[in-house]
Amino acid sequence: MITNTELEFKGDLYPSKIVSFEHDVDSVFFHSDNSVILKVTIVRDSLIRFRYTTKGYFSNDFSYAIDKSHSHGYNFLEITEELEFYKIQTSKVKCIIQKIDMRISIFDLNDNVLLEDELGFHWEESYEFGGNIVKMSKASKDGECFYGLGDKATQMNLKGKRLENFATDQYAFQKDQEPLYKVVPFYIGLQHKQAYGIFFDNTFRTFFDFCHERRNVTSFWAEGGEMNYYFIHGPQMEDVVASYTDLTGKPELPPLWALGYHQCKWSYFPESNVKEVTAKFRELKIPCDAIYLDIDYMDGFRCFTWNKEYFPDPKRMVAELAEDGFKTVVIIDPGIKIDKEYSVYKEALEKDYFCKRADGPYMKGKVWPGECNFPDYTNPEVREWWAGLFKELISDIGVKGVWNDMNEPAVMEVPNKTFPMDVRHDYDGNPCSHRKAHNIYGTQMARATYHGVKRFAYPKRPFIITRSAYAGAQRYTSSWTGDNVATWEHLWIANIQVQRMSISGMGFTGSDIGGFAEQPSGELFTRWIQLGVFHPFCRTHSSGDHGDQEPWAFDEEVVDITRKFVNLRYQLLPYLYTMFWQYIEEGIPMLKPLVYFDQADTQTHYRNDEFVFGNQILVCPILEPNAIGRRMYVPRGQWYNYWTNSLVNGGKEMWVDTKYDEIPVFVKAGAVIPKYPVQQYVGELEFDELTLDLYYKEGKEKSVVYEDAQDGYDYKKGRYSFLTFQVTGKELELNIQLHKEGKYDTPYSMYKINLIGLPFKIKSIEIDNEEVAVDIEAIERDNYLIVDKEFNVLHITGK
Ligand code: MIG
Repeated sequence: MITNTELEFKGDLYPSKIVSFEHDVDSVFFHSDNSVILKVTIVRDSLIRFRYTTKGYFSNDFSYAIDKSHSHGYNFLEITEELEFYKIQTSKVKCIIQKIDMRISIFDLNDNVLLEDELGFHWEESYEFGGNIVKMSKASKDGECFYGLGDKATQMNLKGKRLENFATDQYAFQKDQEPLYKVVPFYIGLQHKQAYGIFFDNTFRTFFDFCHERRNVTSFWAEGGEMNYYFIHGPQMEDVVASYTDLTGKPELPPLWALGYHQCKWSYFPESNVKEVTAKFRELKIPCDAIYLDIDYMDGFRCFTWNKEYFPDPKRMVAELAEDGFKTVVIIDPGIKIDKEYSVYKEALEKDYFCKRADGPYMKGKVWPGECNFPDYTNPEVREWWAGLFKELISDIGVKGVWNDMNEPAVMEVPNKTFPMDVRHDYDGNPCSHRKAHNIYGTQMARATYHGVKRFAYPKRPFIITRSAYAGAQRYTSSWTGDNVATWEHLWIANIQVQRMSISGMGFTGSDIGGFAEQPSGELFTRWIQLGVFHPFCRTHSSGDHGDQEPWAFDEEVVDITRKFVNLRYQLLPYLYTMFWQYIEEGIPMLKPLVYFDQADTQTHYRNDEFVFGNQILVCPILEPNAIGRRMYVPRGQWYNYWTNSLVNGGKEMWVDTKYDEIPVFVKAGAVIPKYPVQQYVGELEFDELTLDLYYKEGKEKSVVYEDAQDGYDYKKGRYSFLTFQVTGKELELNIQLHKEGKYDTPYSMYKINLIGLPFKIKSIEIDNEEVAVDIEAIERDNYLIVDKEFNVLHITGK
């Protein structure tokens, strides 16, 4: 089997000259003399799809990644034929296709080259499997940078790397180790401060080479399937990421509790142990919203069963936990134990739902329950059946979330750690082998799980988390980065992985805080929590082999710092929820690597550690022991140190002092940061005011706040509240304009506005053009002001 195809191989074949072309609505077909057809589809002015076949005809067009509701339609399209090439022009780009060899170049409308074929499309026939190994190479200029590709445990900028996409259970993976659990064949190129994206939608094992093999060549190839990729024009990285996210889809809002802190271990059992853990959180006043049950809650690892000795009455336990504010999340694996007495097994067998080998027998593999068969989640009927299995867990027992593990799929005690490649899959009516279905298997499992949990959780929202995923999985599920290790290097890896997932369309992600394998020191755990509270998904998890990893397993200082940071996360819930809203509405990544935040500043192109949480909070983790601060790059603009409120001018690298109970956190000048009071779990408290931390800026800054009922689907009917604060600061003035949208009336009636960095003494305060009689002295002393939430313009004049 070919595992690491060389880019240039003497048996490579190339398209010959173009002999004809046709134009059909949004697509143009180019036919070569040697039966290659290139189909160029103009999805949008800035989004063009290139699809090749070497057979003289195209197979059924089917993709699991593409969201059927993605936007399409263009404003302008002109196709012209010249002596040596064809030209396709939209309102954003020009695409030149050479007649002699089908090579493509893409330009912006000012004739700047955006991307150019080097060898372009070429292929190698596969005698063993049939079809082709399909290859593409693009010219790359010096200075070009590359980002994206999902969960890669390597530098943000992928320049100089070769990466492999093949979903793999990679226990205790290392820095630079390849491949990992997820497959997102999407990258962003940045050249001359212009960004573009490539999404190679091919579920076979794929490779990407970013100027590793040859200095000025970027290439990507797959072990089978079609050369089928999308070119996404920027020029801003945010345009690229938003288009890609629109193309592959966005999730619905999670219930707000899913953005709280979660606690997990392999495994909490029996019931008394679960209760001890949850009680301790309440006793120590460390907020927590979810408790996880790992595989030991089941009877002999049979999915959808309970070990009655450990959990005699799951329904009662789940209800009692719920009363205390804990949502129960349970693990469900794909392997179904071969056991004639086990109803799930019996039913799947009767209905013929398990994956089969090429010659007929069911695919058999060892996982936790012993010998198992595996449902073919690429069959829609199997997914429907699987969804139905969640009825008891969700409707009857009251479980609130489901955790899908081992879905790479992982198989134990075999050299390739997964299914044999001859295993057959339905692939939604496009039957194929595991070579094609492997990378998508986990996503289809999570999709089936999502539909089940959603059905039975209704009218509440579902929560799903998966380990393996392919591009587009974000429509159904959140994810975690798999079995990491309790080392400082892994803290660095986690920071990069979650940022990278964020710009790869799959932002609802987090790492196992503290590390899954081995035992963190109290200091490492602390530093990890301090980063983890700024990750969209925030869960402590460990293998449990090396001791406990609850905050209190370390010393009291660790407990205090954990509380301080988890409290901060709970205060920032409305800010985090707003980030999520912008992600699902506009495809804006929740975490922004510095290069995404300011691509025009070349200083950001090789940064790894610093990122912007949401739009206005800059975070930089401490990644070393015994730190009393660190050097970091503060991007251009003015920033307030969150801990000291002192103002710094960015655009430079600087030393930032920190203590053990701090990491560098900065807030963008002009920002209005919404905060809730600290709650032990989402919805614990009713409160009458929303806190707004307002960071004065001379100039303008816009901030937004999204809120709704925190669960349920009323928001889809317009029952949400979307606030826009336009802050304008002048020498002796501060003006806050508030604009409201949506039909949700938030339960509080006031805003408590913390005035941070106000450079003047207050002379008067006007609300909606009327001076109000307030105790200015008290405001000056406390630096805050309480106003009715119904205002439109708040004007502060200074003296
Ligand atoms: O073979 O369910 O990544 O989070 O605790 C190990 C037990 C199986 C791997 C997951 C981990 C989980 C563990 N699982």
